[in-house]
This record gives sequence, structure tokens and C-alpha cells, in this order.
Amino acid sequence: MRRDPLIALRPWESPEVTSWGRMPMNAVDRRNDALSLDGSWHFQMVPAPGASSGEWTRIEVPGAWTMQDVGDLPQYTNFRMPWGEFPPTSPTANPTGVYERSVDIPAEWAGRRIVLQVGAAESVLLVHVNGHPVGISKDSHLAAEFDLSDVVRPGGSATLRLTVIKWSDASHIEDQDQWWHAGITRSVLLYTTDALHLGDVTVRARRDGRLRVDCQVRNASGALPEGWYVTGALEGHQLLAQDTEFDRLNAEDMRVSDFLGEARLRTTVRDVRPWTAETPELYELTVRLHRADGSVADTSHHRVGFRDVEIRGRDLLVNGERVFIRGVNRHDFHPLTGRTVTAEDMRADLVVMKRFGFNAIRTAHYPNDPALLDLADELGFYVVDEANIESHDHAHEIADDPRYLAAFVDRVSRMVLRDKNHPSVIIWSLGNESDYGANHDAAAGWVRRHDPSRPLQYEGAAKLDWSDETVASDIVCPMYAPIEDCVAHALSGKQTKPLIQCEYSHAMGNSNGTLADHWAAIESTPGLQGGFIWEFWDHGILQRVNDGRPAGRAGVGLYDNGVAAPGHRWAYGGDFGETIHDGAFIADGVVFPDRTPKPAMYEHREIAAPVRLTYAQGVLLVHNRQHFRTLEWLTAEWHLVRADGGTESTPAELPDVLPCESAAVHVPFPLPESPEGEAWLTLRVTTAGDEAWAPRGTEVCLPQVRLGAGTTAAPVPVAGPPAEVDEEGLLVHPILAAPPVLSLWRAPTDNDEIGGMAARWRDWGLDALVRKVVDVRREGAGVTVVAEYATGGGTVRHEQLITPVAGGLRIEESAELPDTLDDVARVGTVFETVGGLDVLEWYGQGPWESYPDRSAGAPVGHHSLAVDELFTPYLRPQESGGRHGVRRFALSAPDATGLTVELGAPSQVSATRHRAEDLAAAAHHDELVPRPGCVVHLDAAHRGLGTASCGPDTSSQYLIAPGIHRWTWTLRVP
Ligand code: IPT
Repeated sequence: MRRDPLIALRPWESPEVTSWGRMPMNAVDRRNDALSLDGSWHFQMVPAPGASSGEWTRIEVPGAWTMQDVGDLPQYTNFRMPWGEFPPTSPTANPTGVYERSVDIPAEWAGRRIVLQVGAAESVLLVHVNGHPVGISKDSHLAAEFDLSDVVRPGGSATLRLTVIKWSDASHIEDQDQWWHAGITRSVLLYTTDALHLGDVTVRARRDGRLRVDCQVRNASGALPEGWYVTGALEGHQLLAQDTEFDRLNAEDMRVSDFLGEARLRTTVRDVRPWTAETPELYELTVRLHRADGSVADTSHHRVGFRDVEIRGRDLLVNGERVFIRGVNRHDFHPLTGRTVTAEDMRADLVVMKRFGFNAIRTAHYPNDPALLDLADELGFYVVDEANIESHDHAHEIADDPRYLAAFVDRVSRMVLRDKNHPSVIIWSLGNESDYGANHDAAAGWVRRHDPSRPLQYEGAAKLDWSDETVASDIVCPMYAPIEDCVAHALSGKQTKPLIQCEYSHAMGNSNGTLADHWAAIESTPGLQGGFIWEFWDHGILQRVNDGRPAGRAGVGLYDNGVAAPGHRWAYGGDFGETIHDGAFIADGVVFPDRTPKPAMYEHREIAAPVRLTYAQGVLLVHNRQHFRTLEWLTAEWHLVRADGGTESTPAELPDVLPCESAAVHVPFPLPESPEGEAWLTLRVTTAGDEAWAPRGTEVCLPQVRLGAGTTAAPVPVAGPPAEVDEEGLLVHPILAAPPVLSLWRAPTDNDEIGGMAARWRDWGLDALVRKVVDVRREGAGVTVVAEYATGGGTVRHEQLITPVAGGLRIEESAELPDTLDDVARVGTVFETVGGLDVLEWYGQGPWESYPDRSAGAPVGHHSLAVDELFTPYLRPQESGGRHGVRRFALSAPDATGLTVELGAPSQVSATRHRAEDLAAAAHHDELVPRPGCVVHLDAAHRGLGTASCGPDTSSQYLIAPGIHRWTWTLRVP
């Protein structure tokens, strides 16, 4: 057999070869009139390019083969390469997939141009048609098109062979922090055009209504025919005129040949409705290419958004406004398919983002599926569109390596060519974590020349010196910068560019502490404009526990509320038997793998709320926090929450207040009179009508202010039966399965583990405290118990004074922490109840999980949830289910028996079915065995969560100081 030239070329180890036979990228969308080649293909896995196994099976296209049980499984590494070969080489063992199918080419395509489009293939694609080599393409996240007109016969059948090579020189610049997959991950299609066709269409639409459309016209069969022209119609009626001055200059221009036709259409739309993320107004544009006789040779449809983006001084402006960027990083991800996503999947992502206050997306770290940008245009998002370049493990070598120069420019320029007409795209990004070198400057040069209408960013260029104006980044876009550093830069007098963090607030596990502090700084510091949370998804792959395989498409519906169905789990790094992996670091999103929002989402929703309340000196203000909209699209209700248990509601009249302005309104209820009358006023804001992302009545935010501060009257001691303690001084009580003891530890969160706190706690022995009773003193009906806990950081002395009070017991506690124990997880009490107490009602913050440094989004109220629903099923079990600012709670059984606890001061409380050590011992949620009773923690102090798994730890105000801590609680059994 003759050697295949595409194999003989060894393109998988030639970074200079970015493509061969591939057509230029363009923005003419052919998806609608195409012949879909999605579905079942013949498939063969071979151990290396050029090898053959002879064993054919079937595979679904699109779909990563790593998710389809063909013998090559997903592997997760953060930035280290999964193998040791140095760029541009790759391992000899190199899984290669051969996809084959035949296609009937419609007879009516005779004489027309026939194009094959492969949506995405990773990492190298070789195309053969009827045995002929047709082309090569790289870049796993952009489509490749090949002209098949000369190799297929209309009316006949053609055999398509797509060979996909997993590892290559390109893998070194696709080293993103995500699962390694392989295969054809986006749709494959065939389309046809007349030989005379639109090669590309570029739309520029300004907020003042000016519209300019530049068309490139090509003829597949040679020079352009005489007399062609283009027309355009906006929304079916407003016609665009061909710019005759442009034509005249073109005609006179010696540089213009008969092979590339160019035409410009123009119009100005009067009273245009501008596009913003808040008001995503789109206009339909149809561009037609005509032959001399007027007949239509080609048509292209576009949705146009009229908007301006510019940087003025150190502000990024959209339509002249300094908008806040409330962003999130998004990967193409799905727990059943790896990264093949449908338009419905993406719409669901964006709907969740919208409902939780996000207005911006960074397409980390590659151009996302093209439908994503259609949806972003439609639903309203500002997008940082990022090129598929991350050379993390070999960043420094590659950034200046001329062998990779073409790949950098290719990836960036093709992204720009594909996405340039989307109003949602406001910033281009050169990629991620690839150091900074000449290859970046080359790519930046291409973009600046081709699309001067948008700013450009690259974290790596701006990272060393935030004030350096010469580098290839118009924005300072650091990752995980501490709040103080951002503020200091803005105040330094040296800031010349907008500061928008490309990644911040790492959402791994129970995280996103200090998000509200970030935003307090951003909103109060000119020069700071926001950032993109890392990240949207927890990339857990649904896995069958029995055989360790991905569930794949058969897993539809096998999860609910963030939890995998019995017999399944969310796999993370290492779960597919990989030895080189980075564990649970892939589970670092604000939604679970099934898109269930984590509690941190509610924190973000409130911080990003379009409406805010303040109350000071008797004045209640309603603030419109939007940049472009009034409050007309919202409706609201007032709720007055009183400490005594009452809640009153009344419809709210939202004032007519302009964007970024405020209006005073009357407090809709009589103010509480007594100082004990702690009372909270909540505005429950919902959508007044149907929005594209939320049906009418969807909750948008719950701003709350405190009207009256309260004090809790101390319960009066009464003479009653003495408190009963055993010989160890441990409280004996029929409702308790385990007595109240001191707790200084929590099941380490991912932040605690990676940030090093958990190791210190283990060194100190806080995870297994040994109690030694040193004194039990009875005084009247009360008893004082003194215990000591020896730790690696000195002895902790703990006292409990237990006194009978009306209907129960008051427990006054104190714990003295030696100076060495300067950063513990919590100081408080833990006890366990008997079984059957399944419902928690509490007065405090909620209803969702909250922690001291993540409590801005949980309003004070009277809440009630089943104990099982209190727990948040983080992929790797950890501290979970806490509620902040709890004043009192009741745990009860269906027959209303149970207990109540009144807390001396608002405290962090949790009631779960798991001891901290149960959580710490489990690697996956499905390993947890619920205990029959509740494990209850009442914390006088609880450490903030921070984001130390990647980025800053919590701030010092959320750390627990050594010294004496005191707390009091009253236990009653009604
Ligand atoms: C940063 C990466 O850009 C992102 O892909 C992800 O890995 C994130 O960190 C952590 O989850 S890079 C890091 C070295 C700051």
C-alpha cells in the first residue's frame, strides 16, 4: 500500500503545520442549510497514527471518544502535561481514532461548491475523502472547513475518513486545566454554495445607529464574474446601500484583483435600540450576493447589536458607561459527554448565570461552541473571547519559540474571524497561562490591525508590571490578586488601564469567602471594574461505581440536586485509574456537575442585585444598581421579619429611578418600638414579566436592611431538677445521643487543605481532641465542668456552667486558646441528638448555606428545611451545611417532639448527619453513611472560608484569635 502522505508528513510533531488544505475562517454561518453528518460513524481506535487494528466499532459524532467506552478514558491534569515529552514532541503511544462513513451527495449539488465542516477535533485532524488526502487541521476548539468540490461526485456516494490524533505538538499549547479528552467533539456537516459566494461578512454597528457591513466575495471557479453586487436588509425592510465611493476607490486601486471582491454596505438606523448586556436588543440583517441579472447567488444572516466598547483613561466603557463586569469563567462541559454541548445545554448555563446576576463570561480557555455566542448576544452577556492557547507546563519555552509562531497567530486570528460580528464579544483574549513572548505580540499585532474596535487582553502580558503600557494587554487582568493589591494599584496614581481580574474567587468546594469584600472594594474604588469568578462548572464526570466507566449518554437523568444517583458518583482526577492527575482541583465551580447552583451563587446574586436597599437615620433608600435599565421590569414585595416569629408582607411600589440612582421610600410598616424588637425589612424582587432567561415571577434578589437592633433577654434561672452529668462531667440528657463537648475543628474544606491550614490543625491534633475532665463542681441545681484538651499548640481549657432554667438548661461556656493556636477552624460546641429529628427550623440567616465571610446573600428570616436538605454535597466531602447568624433553632420529629436551642448571640450553626471526621474520611459523596441522629455544631466563632485553594485566604477579620471565647445557649425539650 502506498504510504499516506498525511501520515508521512507527521503533522502531529510539526508545530509549523497548523493546517493544510483548510479554508480560511469566516463569519458566514452555514449551519442552517447544511446536511448534518452527526450520528453514528464507523470507528477504529489504533495505538498510533498510521497503525491499523482492523477492528471496527461504532461511535457517536459529535462526542469525545474518551466518554464512549472505546478503551481510552478521560484523564485530569491541571497544568502538568500527562506525559514527559518535550515540545514539540508527543508520546509514541498515541491513541488515534479513525472515523468513517459514507455520504450520498445530492445530485442537485452538481456544479456547486461542496464544503465539509468539522466543528472541532482534538488535537489533530486528518481528512481523507474517497481515499484522497484532503486536509489537516489543528486547534481543538475551532471548526475546520475543506472544499470537497473536486473529490466528490454529486449523485454518487463518498467515503469520508476523519482521523483524529490525540497527542501532538498542539497538546503543548492546549494544556488547559481540564480533562484530557479526544475525538470529534462538535458537529460535522456538509454544505453547498454557488461557485460565486460570500467569503466573509464583517458587521460594525455603533450605538448611534451607524451600521457598516463589509463583504468579501469569492468565486470558486476563478476570477469573479462581471456585474455582481450585494444588498442588505435590516429587519426585512430597512435597506442598506452599497457604498459607491468604496466601490470607486476599489475599482481604481491597483492592488485589488479580480479574484477577491469587496463591497461595503451602509445605513444609519434612526432611534436605534442599543445593545447592552442588560438590554440585548438585536436586529436581523440579511446580506445577499447577486449575479449581474439580479438573481441571488448567496445569502448570509446576521443578528446585529448596536453598541460601542472603548477604553477611556482607566475605564472600560460600554456605550459610554463604566459598567461593572460581574463575570464567570466558562468551559464547554457536560457530565455525560465531556465537552460536547448542545445549544439547549448552553442556554441552560446562561439562564443560570443570568438568574444569579452574572453579566459577563470569559470563554476559558478557548473559543467556546459557536452557539454560546449566539446565546450571549441574545440573553445579554459581555464576553471575553479567549483563544485556544495555554502552554502552562512549558510556557516559557514556547512563548518565544518561532516554531509555534504560526500556531499562535492562527488560533487568535481564526477566533477573531469567526466571532467578530457578535455584539456580546467586547474583548479578545490571547489565551491563558502561556508566559509572555514574541508569539503573543505577533498575534496581538494581527488583532489590533484587523479589529481595532475591541480591546485586547492577556493576563500573562500585564502580570509583571500592572503599569506597563507597552505590553500586549489593554486591560490589567490579573488572577487571584488580593483585594488590597487591587485597591493599592488603583490608588497608586500609576494605574493607566482598567483593572478587571480574569480569574478571582476560586469556587473549589465550599468556597468564595470574601466575595462581598471584593465587591465593596470594587464599587468604592475608581479604576476597579470587576472580574470573572473561577469558574462556572464543577467538572465531575458521571461515573458508574461498579466498573469505573463514564456513564456517558446512558446517564441521562441519573442525578438530581447536585447528587449522582445510587451506584454512580461524580468522578474527578484519579478516578479513572490515572496515576498522573490533580485530584479534585477540577471541581471548582459555582454549579455542581448537573448545573445545580452551589450556595455561593446566592451570595453572588445578592452582590450583583439590580436593586439594593439602605437604611440610615430613618431614611430608607432604594438604589437602582443597573447601568442602562429602570426598575420597570421588576416587581416586589416587602417582608417584615420580627424576632418574635412574625413575618408580615405587603406589595411594594418600586420607585421610578434611573440607572445608578436612588430614591427614598417610606418604610411600609410601623417601626418596631421596643429595643428587643429586632426587625428586618426584606424586599423580595421578582421579574414583572417574562424575560428571555426567567419567566414572570422569578426571584431576582432579596435585599434586606435591619430596622431595629435587638437584644435577647437572658433566661431567668429557676429552681428545678439539677443538671445531670456523668462521672466525666458530660451532660446526660434523653434527647442527646452524644453530650456537648468542645469543637475546634471542621472537616477541611478544599481551601483549608490546599491552603495548608488543615495540615496545621492535624499537627495540633485538633481533628482528634482528647478531653480530660479536671473539675466537676455542683452549686445548687447547677454544675460547673472544667475540662482540658491537650493539643500540639498547648492546652485548651474549657468550662461549662450548666444551670436549670424554665423548661430546660442554660449552658454558659468558655474556652481559652493559648497564643499558639492562632488560627483554628471553629470554637464551639458539638453534640448529637437521638434519631428522628428530621426538620430544622431556625431564626437567622438562610435559607441557603452561609459562613462568616460568605453571608451577604442570606437574609435573616424564619427558615425551615429538612436536615438532609441543609447539607451541601460538595464533590469531595468537607465542612458543609453551615448557617450563619442563627439566633435560635428547633430540631423536630414529625410528631413535633424534639429540642430547641436559644443562642446567647447570633452564631454559626450546622445540623447534619455527619461528624466532621466522617466527612474528612470520605473522598466522594457516595461514601458517606448518614448517621441516624443529627450532629449539631454551635460555634461562638467559625473561621472564614476564603479562597486559598487558589488565591487569597480569608481576611484577618474572619480568623479566630487566641484567648478567651465565651458563649451561652439554652437547651429546651418542649
Ligand atoms: C489558573 C488557570 O488559569 C485556570 O485554568 C485554573 O487552573 C485556575 O488557575 C485554578 O483552578 S492558573 C493558576 C496558576 C493561578
